[in-house]
Amino acid sequence: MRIVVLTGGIGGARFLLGVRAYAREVGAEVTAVVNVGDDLRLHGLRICPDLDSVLYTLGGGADPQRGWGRVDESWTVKNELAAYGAEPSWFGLGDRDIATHLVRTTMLDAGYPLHQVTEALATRWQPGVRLLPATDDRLETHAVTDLDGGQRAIHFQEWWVRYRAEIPTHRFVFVGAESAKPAPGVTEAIAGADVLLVAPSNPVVSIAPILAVPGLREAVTTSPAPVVGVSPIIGGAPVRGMADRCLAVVGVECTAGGVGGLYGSRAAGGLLDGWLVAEEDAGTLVPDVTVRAVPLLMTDEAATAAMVRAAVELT
Ligand code: GDP
Ligand code: FO1
Ligand code: CA
Repeated sequence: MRIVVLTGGIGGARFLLGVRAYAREVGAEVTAVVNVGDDLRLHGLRICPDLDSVLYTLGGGADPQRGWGRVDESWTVKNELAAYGAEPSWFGLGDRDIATHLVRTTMLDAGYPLHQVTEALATRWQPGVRLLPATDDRLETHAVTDLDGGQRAIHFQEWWVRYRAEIPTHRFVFVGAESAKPAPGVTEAIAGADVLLVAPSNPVVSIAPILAVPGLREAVTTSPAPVVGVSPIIGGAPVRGMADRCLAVVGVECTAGGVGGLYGSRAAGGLLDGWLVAEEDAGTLVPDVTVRAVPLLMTDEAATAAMVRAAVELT
């Protein structure tokens, strides 16, 4: 069996731990198509937060509390940059993490595309699943906000890390999306999948930028395989992160039904055949989508693998 997962960073990475465990049980192959909309260049370095969250989590090197960055991290470079007054000071790069960005940026500057760079980084981390960036091309999520008395588009990281998503926001734009192409292997993996899973990732700033790559949404909606999503919203709130504020920006209710409706049924031109919601949200209805309620807290690998089994068996 071939499983393809559309995924963001922290929530998606934890889900992939369960996908990998389930895949080992049943002898399946896993490909993860990862969001690059959070990516940015800072201090000359290319940073890919969602790819790194997935690499570090699956490779056993992630910080379990923060969810992003490396465990046993130190911050000497960050403190030295601050001593120079180097901006931006609101985004912190850890020393161990910086090594990843140095290797990545050197390879990118030498002309290697992001999917090859990711494959090279994965030889160290051995994530046990194939990791593909949604695109090799520049695609950045920006938030259109009210700042300094006018509308200003700022990078997603500035919106989230600097302003904690607490400024008036009109919409998100995926800069570069219209001319981006799916990374090599992405549409092929989707077309060859036996099941497509949408991780319990942020629908607005993790899954939507993946689907904004021309051809990628079509690859999913026309795939012969069932498409099953897992709700990141439990009992009307995200488990962590900023999905509530992102959903408010796009005018969608922060509920399992709201997100299911945002994705929509494949029968009606949307994404989903199945939608897994938490037991708290039993009774959620999404027109033309098979909805099932199961425990959805990713407390450990076994609980997460059980979620994955339920998702695979839903359709
Ligand atoms: P990010 O890119 O680092 O923001 O991570 P993702 O977009 O992949 O995932 C973020 C989402 O994961 C948030 O909206 C959370 O609600 C969701 N999430 C985190 N932990 C859990 C969990 O245990 N169960 C479920 N169902 N969702 C979770
Ligand atoms: N999140 C923060 O809240 N503050 C930071 O300084 C910060 C730095 C950072 C560096 C590398 C990286 O891969 C992630 C980092 N994050 C930081 C997390 C990141 O902002 C977001 O949680 C994700 O982009 C959302 O997926
Ligand atoms: Ca993300």
